[in-house]
Amino acid sequence: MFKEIDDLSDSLVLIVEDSALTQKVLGACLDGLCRVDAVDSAEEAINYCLKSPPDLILMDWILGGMTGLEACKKIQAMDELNDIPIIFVTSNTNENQQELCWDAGAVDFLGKPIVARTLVNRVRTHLKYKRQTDILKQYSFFDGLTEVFNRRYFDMECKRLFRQNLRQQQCLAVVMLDIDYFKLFNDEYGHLQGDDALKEVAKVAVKMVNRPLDSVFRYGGEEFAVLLPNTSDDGALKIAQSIVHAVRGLEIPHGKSEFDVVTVSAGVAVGKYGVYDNVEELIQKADEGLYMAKSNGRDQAFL
Ligand code: GH3
Ligand code: MG
Ligand code: MG
Ligand code: MG
Ligand code: MG
Repeated sequence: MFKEIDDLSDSLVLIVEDSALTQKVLGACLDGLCRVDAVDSAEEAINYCLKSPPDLILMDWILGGMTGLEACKKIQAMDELNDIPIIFVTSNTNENQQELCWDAGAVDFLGKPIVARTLVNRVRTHLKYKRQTDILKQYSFFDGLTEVFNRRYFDMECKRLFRQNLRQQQCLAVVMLDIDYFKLFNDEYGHLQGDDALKEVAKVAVKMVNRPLDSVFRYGGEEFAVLLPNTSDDGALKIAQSIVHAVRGLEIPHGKSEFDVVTVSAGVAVGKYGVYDNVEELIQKADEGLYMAKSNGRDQAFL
């Protein structure tokens, strides 16, 4: 883990600077530490971040159009971007102007003319913090075995999406998946092979949900959940069925199942505007669907 944090060669610093010469000088200072890209204006910087967020921004204050200070405030106000550390690099160095940078949410401040070693050290420090936070986030939101999102993240995401979809008066679909006869599988083939089967099932579920907002979670032991924002009854059932079909298609031998291969059952529920009071009710409904799929003979999806 710590080696990963020390190697910053993949980290990307975006230089926002209207002077071509300063862009060059800053870039040369960081050469060998990390990757560097540059834009000339605050507007371009925001567009750049929305497309591919860098790990750190070196921000000039006085730019052609929007000032660096305004850009910093805008970036700080965006949920998806406000974890990018911003360091001001400017000749506006009096105390009042520094205050404005801190108020805008900057993590650091460097006066021009630049002292190369100071720049490199500050950038290295903040890139390391950023990387550390990213890695910790990964550990806390992902399931170590199957590499899909974990239960903690599921609890956060379904609450967030439920509220968001309610606001936008759209549907949120939940699919609960449960591997059939998995206790018998473990008894027959051992837990290590059971773990491998779990990984395969997770992988194929991820493959079947390919819209960017759809996500797969390990809900518990051999149970997975899929969240599908803005998805109708038909759409959600189709996706659930495609996962059921694809798991069967993996053809993982299961001598203790009537299907001879590993299969899953799925319960589907769709939270339409005003139907469920809270996300717990929606999950309960998907659970009931899962129970029906099991009692109807397994290896199927039920809405
Ligand atoms: P059903 O078709 O009714 O779902 O039967 P089942 O045997 O799958 O259900 P049950 O709830 O009785 O058993 C679930 C099994 O899943 C028991 C447990 O050993 C196994 N399991 C849960 N988590 C893991 C894991 O991380 N690795 C392995 N190998 N097995 C696990
Ligand atoms: Mg300038
Ligand atoms: Mg289960
Ligand atoms: Mg069970
Ligand atoms: Mg099961």
